[in-house]
Amino acid sequence: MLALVTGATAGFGEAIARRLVAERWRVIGTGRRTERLTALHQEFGDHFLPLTMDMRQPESISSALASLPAQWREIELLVNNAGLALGLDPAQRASLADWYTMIETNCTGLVTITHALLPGMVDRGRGLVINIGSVAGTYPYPGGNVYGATKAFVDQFTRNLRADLIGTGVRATNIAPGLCGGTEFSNVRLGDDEAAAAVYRGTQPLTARDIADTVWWIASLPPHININHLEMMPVCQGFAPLAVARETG
Ligand code: NDP
Ligand code: 8X3
Repeated sequence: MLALVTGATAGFGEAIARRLVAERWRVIGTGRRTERLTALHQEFGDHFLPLTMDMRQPESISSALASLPAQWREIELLVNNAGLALGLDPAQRASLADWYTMIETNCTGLVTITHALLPGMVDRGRGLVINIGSVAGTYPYPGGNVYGATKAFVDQFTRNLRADLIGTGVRATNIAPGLCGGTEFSNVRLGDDEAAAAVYRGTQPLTARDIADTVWWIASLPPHININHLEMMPVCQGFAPLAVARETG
């Protein structure tokens, strides 16, 4: 069995690659940090193929895929995991450059690699696309603006894939996790390791291993079952009340 996991240099992607290799799958791991992919190759051996690509550069994705050796081309599982949030500023003060980066990575990059790999899956009559969305794609929160919107895109794209792939044998799933610690997500989002650590203080968040176990569960289901949308949160996370602005005086 052969999988391609985007964003395998850290966090969820590395844990997913680790789990799949442990289950004797072959894994193509992608990311920009080649040295981390090389280290995984040294650790995992011949079951892991490092493939450097920048999800923001469509030509980087297409040239990396074109470089795949023949025996690494029939990808059965695509895990669209690479992604990021940048900032928590309200929309009226947020960085437009950060918004573009999130859209280019979480949406444009995701659809580019999916577009490249779907026809082969359909030709072979089987395959599975697991997209990593977020609870931010369902529940609005202050500062979630474009990040949450990109994850809503991922959710609806997954559902529309299901609509198009009916009868092909190819499956599609959106996993939407909530608070998950032990990855670089908050360090990247906040650009401040202290502030990132504070996000998880006093909580027991989900872990990358929890996400990897979920990916593995979905990937090992019988081929007649499709999980459309799977939302998961740590028990310590819940829902906030709707906000009301009140006049003073
Ligand atoms: P990390 O920051 O730990 O990992 C992100 C991965 O994405 C890295 O491997 C990084 O690789 C890759 N990546 C980012 N930008 C690019 C790019 N331009 N080109 C190629 N690869 C890129 O985050 P997580 O593991 O926590 O998050 C993984 C996914 O899960 C993301 O889509 C995130 O939105 C989502 N998510 C995370 C949650 C959390 O609380 N942690 C909760 C819900 C969803 P490199 O830098 O080497 O390019
Ligand atoms: C990450 C989860 O709640 O920080 O997607 O947006 S959250």
